[in-house]
Order: sequence, then C-alpha cells, then structure tokens
Amino acid sequence: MIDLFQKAKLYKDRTAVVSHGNNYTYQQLLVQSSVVAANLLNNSPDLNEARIAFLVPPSFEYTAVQWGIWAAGGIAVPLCVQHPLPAMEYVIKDSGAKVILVHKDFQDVLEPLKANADLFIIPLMEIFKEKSSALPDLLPNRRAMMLYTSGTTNKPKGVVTTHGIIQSQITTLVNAWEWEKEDYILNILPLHHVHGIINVLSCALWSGACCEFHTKFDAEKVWRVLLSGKMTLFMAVPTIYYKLIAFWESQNKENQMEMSEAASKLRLMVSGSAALPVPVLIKWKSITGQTLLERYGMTEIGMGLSNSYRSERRPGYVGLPLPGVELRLVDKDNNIVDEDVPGEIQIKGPCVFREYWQKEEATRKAFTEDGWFITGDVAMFHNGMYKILGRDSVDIIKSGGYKISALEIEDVLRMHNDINDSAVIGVEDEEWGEIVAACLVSNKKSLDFDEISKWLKTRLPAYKIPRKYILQDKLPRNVLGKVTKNELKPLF
Ligand code: MLC
Ligand code: AMP
Repeated sequence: MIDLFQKAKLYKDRTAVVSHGNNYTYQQLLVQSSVVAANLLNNSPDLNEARIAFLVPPSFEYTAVQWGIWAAGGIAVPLCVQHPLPAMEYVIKDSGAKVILVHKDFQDVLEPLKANADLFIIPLMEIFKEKSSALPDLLPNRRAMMLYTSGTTNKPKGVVTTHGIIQSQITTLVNAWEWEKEDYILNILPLHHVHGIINVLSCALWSGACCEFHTKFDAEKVWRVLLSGKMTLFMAVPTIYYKLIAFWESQNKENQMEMSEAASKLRLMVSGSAALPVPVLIKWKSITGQTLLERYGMTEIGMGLSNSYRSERRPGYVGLPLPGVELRLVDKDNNIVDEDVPGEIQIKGPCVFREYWQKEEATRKAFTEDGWFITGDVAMFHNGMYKILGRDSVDIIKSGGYKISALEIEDVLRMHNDINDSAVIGVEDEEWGEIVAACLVSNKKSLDFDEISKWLKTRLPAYKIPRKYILQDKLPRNVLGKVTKNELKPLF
C-alpha cells in the first residue's frame, strides 16, 4: 500500500476534504476510494497501469476517484473540466485510456464518445456502488499519474510520474513549508496540473490537514473563506493574487480592514506557476502584511526552487533548490555558468518525471546524456539566490499560470478557411502575465476576429484563445523561413 494511504489511517476521524459544504473524514476517503478501486478492478487482481481518465470537478469525489485509481494499480489521467471535447479526445486517445469516469454534470459533454465501442464511459454513481475487493500491493516505481502539458511540440505530452516520484514531490514541500495536521487550505486551482494536485491537495492529505474545494476560482468566495479564519495556508498563481487585490480594492474601508486583518493571520501564502510581478508582491504585502513565498516548478519536476519559509523571501527571486533537488545552470554547450551569468536550468533528483507517455524520442531529448532534465527556463544565480529570467523559446506562453504552446494554436488557426498563415505569441500583461496574441494572414481584406474566437472555442480551452489579433499581408521570416516572432511583439 502506498504511504499516502498508510498515513491517512492515522488521521481517520479528521476532516480530509470539505466540498459542496460537506465535511469528509480520512476514514470516508479511505472507504470510498476502496469502493472505487473494487469497482474498477471488477474482480481482477490489479489494473496493471491501465490508464483511467476521469472528468470530475474539484471535490471529494475527485479525490476518492484519484485514490481509487491508485489503489487499484491504475494510472490516473485527470481531464480538464474546461476543455472542449476535441481537447479531451486528444488526451483520451493519446493516453490510451479505455475507461472514463464521468461526473453527472459532464455526461453530456462526453455523449458523442459513446459511439466508440472501445471506450467505457462510467458515471460516478456506478463507480461508487458498494463493492469490496482485495487490493494490489504497489511498489514505488509503479506508474501512477499522467498530466498533459504543452511544450515546444504542438500537441501536449503526457508527463508520467510514479508513486515514488509523487511521494518525493509531496514530502519535499511538506518538510520545506512545515505542513502539519492542523493546517487548512483552500483549493481553487484546476485539478489537472501539479500546482493544484501536488502542492495543495496531496500535501494536505499527506499531512492529515484539511483541503476545502471551490469548483472554480471566485475572488469574493476566496475572501469569504479568508474572513472565516479557517485557512492557515493559501497557494495560487500570480493572476489570482492580482484578482484578489482588485476585489479588495473594490470594497469600502471598513470591509478592507476586516479583510486585511483576516488575511494577515495565515501562516503562509505561496505564489508560483508563473513569475510573480514585484508590484503584486508589494501590494499584497501592503494590504495583508504577508510576504508571498515565491517558488518555481514544472509539471516534469514538481517543485524545484523555493524561497525560504523561515528566513529571507527576496522579491523577484525564487530562492534555492528544495531539499533533494539538484540544480545547475548551463550555457548552450552544457558548461556550468558563473554567478551573475544567465544559464538554462537543468534538474536532477527523485522528483523528476519518468517519461513522456509513449514518446521515447521526446523523452530522450528532454534529458542530457548524463541525466539532467532540460527545463528550457533561463535563470541566474545572484547574491545567494536564483532569479528566473524567462524561457529559451518564444513558442511557450504562460497565461494565468497555464502553459500554452503557440504552435498548437497556430495549427488550429490554419484549419480555418479564411486563414492562410498565423503566428501566435505571448504579449506581456499585468493581470495574466502574458496574453495570447495572434497575427493572421488571409486572402480576405478583413477578418471577423470575434467569429474566429468563437470557432476556436469549439476546439481549444478558453485560456488558449487569443485575446488580441492583427491581420498582416505576410509574416516576417528569417533566411531559413522561420517566423521572427520578436518582430511581431511591437505590433501589439
Ligand atoms: C480566462 N480569461 C482570460 C484568460 N483566461 N483572458 C486572458 N487570458 C487568459 N489566460 C478570461 C475569460 O475569457 C473570461 O472573459 C474571464 O477571463 C473569466 O474567465 P474564467 O475562465 O472565469 O477565468 P478565471 O476563472 O478568472 O481564471 C483565472 C484563473 C485561471 C487564474 C483562476 O486561469 C487558473 O485557474 N489558472 C491556474 C492554472 C494553473 O493551475 N496552472 C498551474 C500549472 S502547473 P469574459 O470576457 O468571457 O468574461 C505549473 C507548475 C508550477 O505551472 O510551477 O506550478
Ligand atoms: P507547467 O509546464 O505548466 O508545469 O509550467 C512550468 C513552467 O512555469 C516553468 O517551466 C516556468 O516557465 C514557469 N514557472 C513556474 N514557476 C515560476 C516562477 N516562480 N517564476 C517564473 N516562471 C515560473
């Protein structure tokens, strides 16, 4: 049995999850996840790493399903509840999942897939039907989870982690940020990425703490929980802090004072998944007294760098490698760079993912010959701490904390009848970090950009839809024919 489940047995009567106003204990989580596992196993001894996709909003059910898949020996493949069908179909097909567990609110979305006789789409109601079964014994090197992330290739890749890797990602953070069973955290992040799954949900459950879910981020509701005084920890992307500040600013003086007082009581507030703008850090400190702890991570590595919980948190910096994480900065020839010289971040350690699912070549290319994972992020070591400087690829955009491949959006845009060519870039934005912008080439004199956005929304999730468009006669290219995207930025 994996250690996460063993630990849960110690916390039996404590509240593990609060969702939809109900409290669920660790005991209920253990029982319900065993029921899910028994139904999935359906009298077989082990799922043997079968991929089980699930489309369930953040909730107790999500947690019991995730644990149930793990307990039965399967690989959990969470689907994004905001994705349109083609994006989900891609994940289902690429992962080879034959079983999809679906919450009742999303059954209609998957209806068209029912024609596929190879897929078993199972409503949650059925998977939670009373059943018991012996459960397989799981070794740490068994594959456990697959999260889809965009990269420099046009289609997202499945990042595979094992139980051992997940445990390493969890325990590093639990120790560094001193999680304890009295902690209470609110999860407002999507549950198909490491930030929500590992840093928030899994760290809480490892520690015997409580995780409250909101199915979607809503600034007013977050402030309400802050005001209730329950929360001890909070973790979010910079855009969320920006939106929480905007909500605070919209309130009258009296409310503001109460809100500030409540937020000042938390023991830790963390920002990550994208660069935290220093003005946001300063403003948040001025209204709550909290110095946000910024850390750096990636789907492929969990968390790599973190400011200190106990000592200095330097604005604009991401601190030092977390315990167990080996990190180096290198130049183009893989030579380690000196202090104050920008270099690419490479990582080694037990937290690093195992492979891109069935993409041997991509996996091989992601590591140096001596086993360092190549992140594609550029940083500098200055005065005792690391500072992230950006990425080495213009084709990767970070918007609202989501990683977005420009190439994926360009590929879809090219399928539009009126579009001959396109180049997608990220344009700096105070609220979103970057926003997606598209430069289009068409035979037509003008294009209806709203129509294009609507058309895209049937194929891509909302956060990948360009917010800015321009029409050009042609795209700027270098002698090799590659679009020189940096020339496009000033046009927006
Ligand atoms: C949504 N909108 C955007 C947008 N996303 N506009 C510009 N850029 C974007 N990226 C618009 C919508 O179209 C809508 O506009 C309005 O904003 C509200 O949409 P929404 O979907 O309700 O947005 P909201 O819920 O407010 O989303 C904001 C958010 C979300 C910050 C909560 O983006 C989010 O959950 N981000 C977290 C992603 C995450 O977990 N990343 C971690 C990856 S792991 P209109 O006009 O229709 O109202 C990782 C590793 C690590 O990175 O280090 O952690
Ligand atoms: P993802 O692939 O969604 O896991 O996103 C990981 C990427 O987010 C990293 O490769 C970085 O580019 C970015 N990122 C995460 N944390 C930070 C941070 N604190 N500052 C800057 N970029 C970050």
